[in-house]
Amino acid sequence: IDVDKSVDLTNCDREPIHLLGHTQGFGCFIALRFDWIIAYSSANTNDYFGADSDDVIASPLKNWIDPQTLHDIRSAYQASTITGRNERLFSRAIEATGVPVDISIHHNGTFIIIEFEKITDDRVPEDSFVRSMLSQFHRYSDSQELINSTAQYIQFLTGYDRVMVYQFLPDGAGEVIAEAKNENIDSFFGLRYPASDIPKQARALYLKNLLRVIHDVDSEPVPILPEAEDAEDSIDLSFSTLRAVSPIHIEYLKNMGVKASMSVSLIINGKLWGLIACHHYSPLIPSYFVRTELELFAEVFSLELSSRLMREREDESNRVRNVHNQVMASIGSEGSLLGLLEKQFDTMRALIQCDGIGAVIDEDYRTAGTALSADWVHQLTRYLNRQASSEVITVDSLEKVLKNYDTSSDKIAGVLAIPVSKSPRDYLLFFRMAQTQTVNWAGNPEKPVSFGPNGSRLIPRSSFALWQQTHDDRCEHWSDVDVRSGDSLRVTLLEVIIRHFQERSELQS
Ligand code: BLA
Repeated sequence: IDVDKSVDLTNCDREPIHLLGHTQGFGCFIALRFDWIIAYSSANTNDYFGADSDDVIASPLKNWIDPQTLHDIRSAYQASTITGRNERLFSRAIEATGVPVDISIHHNGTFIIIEFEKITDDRVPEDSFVRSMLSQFHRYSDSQELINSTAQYIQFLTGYDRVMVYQFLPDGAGEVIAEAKNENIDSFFGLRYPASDIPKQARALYLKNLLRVIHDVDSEPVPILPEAEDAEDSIDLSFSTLRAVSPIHIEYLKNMGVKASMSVSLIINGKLWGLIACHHYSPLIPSYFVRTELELFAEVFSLELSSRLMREREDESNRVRNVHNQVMASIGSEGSLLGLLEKQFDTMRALIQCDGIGAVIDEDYRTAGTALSADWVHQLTRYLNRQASSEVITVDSLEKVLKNYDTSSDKIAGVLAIPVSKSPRDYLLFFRMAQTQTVNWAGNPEKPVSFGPNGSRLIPRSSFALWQQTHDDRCEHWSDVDVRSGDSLRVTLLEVIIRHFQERSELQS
């Protein structure tokens, strides 16, 4: 694969996606100064106000809006300065034209932002569905079932062709952990995507603004007038519901064949845990009311998910304790320590996700599963001994620590090592193969890399090629949970060893 090495994926992180100076065409945008005089408007005001931007700009809002709605807008604005969020008014009308609209109001730090979305004729009065979704929660036995059912329910409700729950991993990559979709499209379930597919500033934004929709990737963005000379001077659209989308991301969706998308943030403990990500293969936009409901639902869903995940983590530590007990119970004085560990290989492998396990005691080495060869283990122990640590040691890429090591021929990419004695150092070793061997990465490595209209930037789908080049010598990152499990196993094993030697010396005396 021919990848231009000069292309730097961190470019993406620098695109100011909140300063694009454009909105999507499914609504009308105005920005007001504190005196409630309109300072900016999207170029499509005629469809809403029956007047062009030239006439709307510099006029007071009260010229266009009836007193009651104006009053409600002012109250909503006051509320939004307290909540820091968009306040919403549903099923209103613009007096000047009679156009029926839903209205979103917030303050962006400089301006009062008011956004109008037309209500289409075929809109039926929508009932709140959050309550009925919440009432089902108790039926789900574990977090995975909760996630699956939620994807299904949201697909049923919104009609998107595909609804996914996308979970972020510690290194910023993400995986589709649940999917509800129409039968006639391929599944993305279980696929993993590189961190660069959703750049940093987008994630930061999604932490503040919980839902975004892309109505139609083929529709022209509407300029906000008067246009700023520099992007930096553009109006801050961070909380705008109509914000135009990064052209890079539009290209990404086009490459996927997707016409419309929506994503809702799932936030746990203040961190972006994942997204509910939806695709449609023709233009689609749920009403502002439905989106408002979905936002609320996602917040409650995140709380429920968080408490279930916490409970499941507790179950996990019980499991660790069981392994501890099992290992302890098995110790006898018979046989060598190595033989004793070997008997527990399967039990211990269940603790930490790995492709193989090994133990090296007094330079004797035994393994199960896919493991490092004895020659390399010899070199590895020399490296580990130099770490002067009595704690768990992790290596994500052996190529970085072993001279002349080649992951592609030696298979194993990384190791989690548990020192089980002081000197000479003995170790229990958990092995992982390269991510490129084990992970179901999305993107087609056979597809030639080409450059899209956005200059020398990578077209999004081919970021996979770059990822593969940088990840074929690296295993899945050893997480904090892995290290903690390893550490409690280390404590267990130290006890085992002490007991083992005690019983032996008792036998001998
Ligand atoms: C945004 N990228 C996004 C979003 C998603 C993804 C969900 C949020 C916006 C939305 O709702 O559509 C990525 N979408 C995915 C993934 C899946 C999916 C992984 O359905 C998996 C099934 N993207 C790139 C590269 C760049 C990039 C290389 O691949 C940068 C050069 C940019 N992605 C990018 C940008 C945004 C984005 C800038 C923000 C779009 C915006 O909110 O304006």
